[in-house]
Amino acid sequence: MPNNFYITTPIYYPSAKPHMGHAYSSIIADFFARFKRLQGSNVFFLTGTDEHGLKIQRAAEKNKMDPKLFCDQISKTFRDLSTTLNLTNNDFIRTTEQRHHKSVENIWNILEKKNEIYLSKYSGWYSVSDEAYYNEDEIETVDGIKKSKSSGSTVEWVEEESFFFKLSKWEKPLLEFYQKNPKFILPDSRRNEVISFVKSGLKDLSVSRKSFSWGIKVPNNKDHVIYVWLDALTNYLSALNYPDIKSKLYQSFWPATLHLIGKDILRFHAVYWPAFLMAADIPLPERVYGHGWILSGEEKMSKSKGNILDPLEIINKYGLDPLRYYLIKEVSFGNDGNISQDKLEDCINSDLANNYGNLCQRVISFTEKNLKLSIPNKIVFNDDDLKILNIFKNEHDNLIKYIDDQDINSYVNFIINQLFAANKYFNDQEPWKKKADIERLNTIVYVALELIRKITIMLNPIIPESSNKVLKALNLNADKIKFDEIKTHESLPQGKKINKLDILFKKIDKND
Ligand code: ME8
Repeated sequence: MPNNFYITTPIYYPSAKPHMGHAYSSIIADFFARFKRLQGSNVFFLTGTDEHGLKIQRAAEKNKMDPKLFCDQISKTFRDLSTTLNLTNNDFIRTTEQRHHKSVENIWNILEKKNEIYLSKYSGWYSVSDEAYYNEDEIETVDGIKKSKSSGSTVEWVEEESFFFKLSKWEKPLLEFYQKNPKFILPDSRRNEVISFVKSGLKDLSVSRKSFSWGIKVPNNKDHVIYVWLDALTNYLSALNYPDIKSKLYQSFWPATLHLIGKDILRFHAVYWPAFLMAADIPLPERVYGHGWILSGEEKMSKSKGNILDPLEIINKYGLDPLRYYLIKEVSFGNDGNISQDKLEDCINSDLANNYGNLCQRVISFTEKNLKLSIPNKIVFNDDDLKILNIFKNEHDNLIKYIDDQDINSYVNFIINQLFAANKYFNDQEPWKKKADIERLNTIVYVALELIRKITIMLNPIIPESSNKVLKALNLNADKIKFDEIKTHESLPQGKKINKLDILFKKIDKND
């Protein structure tokens, strides 16, 4: 059933070039976007860059550049990465764009008109790296330096006139909302974290800064720039033509289906964002999913820690699909995950080369040698055949549920199990010994090709390029495939030709 599905990644700070953590969020979002399209949904997938605030201003100063020119340069590296990662994003938003300024000013004016904002003075701790205010109890002193306990970033003391958003007023409505919408924040551990933070009491939030200028000006007081998080979060609306709420994009895609973010920015998305929206009388998104961190050793991979793995280097060395597969499979989704080149190589060898690649190669070569690359006809399924083919039909609804619950690992495990099962089927059925029984030989090959077709459809959102090669070998049109087609057993046109397939994944010699 076609329905609308709006998925977003965080908009990344162009303070330095993108790293594996950014690639991770974007690849996962792309996986969901591709899957939902495969299912027939009307998908809008948004990513982009978050370009205002002190963090960016300082990064530009450090590089002796005008902030806008600095952002132009680095934002482009994020845009280019989207292409390199084969993302199917429908838009790439930059917060320095006019359409976004208009949208943020509009939200600000609504909040002001509704009396949700007042002028006062802020004195407290601020982390420029996180662009976040911290309470005294969220700070610790390490080697004489005040740091945020949660992120470890250095904080500085700020005292200045500031506009405040009446966040405290939304404490109860937020708790009621979480209660009524138990899947608004996932995974559950993050939901509990947010609920206890809100229960511990919300203070009004400073939503403007006066001591620097790189941002969107407060409409009626040009001495202030709007707090970068109020600015940034609004991007999710700006890309849908907000404030033109009659526009087709807004009508089709708001409220967002899924904001996919890292757990570091949960508070902004699961507390501040719904509070801003409630206050402005705008419907709330359906879900915020806070995934875990990609770790390097025991630490979060991050620009400021300098322990980054460059996605471009990895892609140049191993190819894109292996990286996409590895990140989607290897990290237990929702939790932190350690990644390494060594484990990536193991994953390429075991799952991609030995399991999927081998299945495709041996079945297609067998078809070439014994059936001149024709899809066999005169087939009669026996119980063994139906058993293995039916698993997909029987599990179809569960597989969709996994995706709708963001349970990526169960989805991938199913694929891996079916790859083992399909290889085992081909071994156990020994078609090479059935040359005297052509009907049985034909049927085994047909079943094996059907299994490849089903698994290849399932793999399409994960490794699109390789999956498309296999679909092409089977003479199927990659643009026309649908997820539901994993349920059928006789989709391959009997008697038609298939094509030879080049090696899909090269095995890596680990002794090199
Ligand atoms: O926070 N592991 O931008 P940002 C996994 N501009 N994911 C990681 C990661 C890691 N080691 N490091 C980064 C911002 N990420 C704001 C967002 S949204 C309205 C504004 C991913 O450049 C993860 O999704 O610091 C994280 O939430 C995001 O990048 C932070 O990117």
